[in-house]
Amino acid sequence: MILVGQYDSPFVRRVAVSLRVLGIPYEHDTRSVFADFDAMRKLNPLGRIPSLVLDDGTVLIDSAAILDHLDETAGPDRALLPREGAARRDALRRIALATGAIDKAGAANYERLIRPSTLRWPEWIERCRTQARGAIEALEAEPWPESARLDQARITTACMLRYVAMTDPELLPPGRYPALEALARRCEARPEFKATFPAEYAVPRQD
Ligand SMILES: N[C@@H](CCC(=O)N[C@@H](CS)C(=O)NCC(=O)O)C(=O)O
Repeated sequence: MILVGQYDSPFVRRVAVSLRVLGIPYEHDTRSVFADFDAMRKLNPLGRIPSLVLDDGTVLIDSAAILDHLDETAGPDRALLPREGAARRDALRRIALATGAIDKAGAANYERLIRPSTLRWPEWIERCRTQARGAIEALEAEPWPESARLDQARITTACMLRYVAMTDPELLPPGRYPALEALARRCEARPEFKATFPAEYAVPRQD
């Protein structure tokens, strides 16, 4: 199977980390969602990443749908999202906060970095950053015991933290979120995270 998209996308990275944690081999198509837009649109009509091309040619789009497929393939005992009940609801809440923070920090990033400076709307950027900050604060208030198994809530939250640290570090002042800093340190020390570490954010910047 082929994972399409670069690791500076936290949505791509959470799929890559999950594939590795589950021991599912994959090839990596590193074409850019910006520079190779037309090719990306052939795979996903939305022109977004990640996509996962299965061995029979089926193309899965959207990280949540891809992760659902991976969990089904892994089976209930190894799945990264708890199967049911309070544990599942809790994980889904954390994942919603983490993916929401990515969406909002990402929207602010696109405004700040891609939109020409004369067309930027500072109030909107600040609104998006406030929403991302709210999600990060809520995640900091959750318990993240060191002994807990690496699940999808932890993977997605750690990918979100790296993305925000890389693109908008002012949202993560050192020492402000000790529980999340510890979670990120534990995750980034693992081989699945090291192998997918995005050194820099590769969007085409405007003025
Ligand atoms: N809900 C989607 C979001 C994917 C997404 O926003 N991908 C970004 C990269 S982080 C993208 O493709 N951006 C290009 C664009 O939207 O034009 C998912 O979970 O896969």
